[in-house]
Amino acid sequence: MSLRLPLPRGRFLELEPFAVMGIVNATPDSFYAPSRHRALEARDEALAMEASGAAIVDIGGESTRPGSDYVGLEEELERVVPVVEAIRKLSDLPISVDTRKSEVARAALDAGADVINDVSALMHDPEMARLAAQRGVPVVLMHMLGDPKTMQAAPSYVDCPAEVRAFLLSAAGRAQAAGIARDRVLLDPGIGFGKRLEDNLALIARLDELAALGYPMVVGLSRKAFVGAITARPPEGRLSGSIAAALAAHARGARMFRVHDVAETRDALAVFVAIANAAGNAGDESCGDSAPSNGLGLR
Ligand code: HH2
Repeated sequence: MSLRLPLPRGRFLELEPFAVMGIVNATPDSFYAPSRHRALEARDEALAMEASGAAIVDIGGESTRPGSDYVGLEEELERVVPVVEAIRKLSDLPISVDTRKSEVARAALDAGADVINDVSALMHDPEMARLAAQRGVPVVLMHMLGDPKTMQAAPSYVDCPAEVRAFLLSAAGRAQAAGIARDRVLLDPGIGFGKRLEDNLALIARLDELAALGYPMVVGLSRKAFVGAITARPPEGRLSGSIAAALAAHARGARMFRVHDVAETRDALAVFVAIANAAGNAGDESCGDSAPSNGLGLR
């Protein structure tokens, strides 16, 4: 199966069997310290991620961890745009810009970015939807309860997955009403954004209900607090738990994985998909060296 996300300049991003999105934070305060970079270091990290198998990198200049402070426009522009420019000088790697501000998204697109990742699902800045529509770029629409400063104060839901599903469905509708093509809309449940442990677990467990909406599903699970809550480990010790969550999410329909650890996540997903394909093909493939393709060009 092929699921191709159209990108600017006639390029595509293949989402089957999965796409790994490498996290590059041009910030001084992101929750996972090794993901914090200054401009040229951020460029080198992005290129290293490309070499490790990232299908796309996500450049962000504002931490949205719980309790984080709002970053002003000038500061965010200064953090993000030089990184996009520097990557684009050396590589055609797809680039997404993680921002809630249309001015930052516009400048990043002008510098060669391809996708807008808006954790406010186009609600923070009314210009964002117009910009995405005008430029014809894909948008990631994420669910968040409240804003980063206060979202973990006392989140509560009656049925978190159902409420997130309804929110994302209406966000996708608003995007299309603003002129963004349906095949350029991706949805993300916003793991950790105004959610308790049980909400995050229910969202992953019931991701198939969100995938059933028919839009490609993005998930950001990497090293987040819910992994720490289960394993009692700080962000530095959450790789194994993050990979376990990624595999569970893939099994339920997620196809883009926003991660700090590109090679490790890619390898785990590749093996997981190969086994899933072998199970799917059991009975119509003989044993021996005729292993089914896993969609990665590997046998
Ligand atoms: N999570 C973070 C930031 N952006 N975007 C999407 N679409 N989905 C996510 O889950 C998501 C996101 C938070 O992670 P990180 O960038 O590593 O941390 P920080 O916000 O502290 O920079």
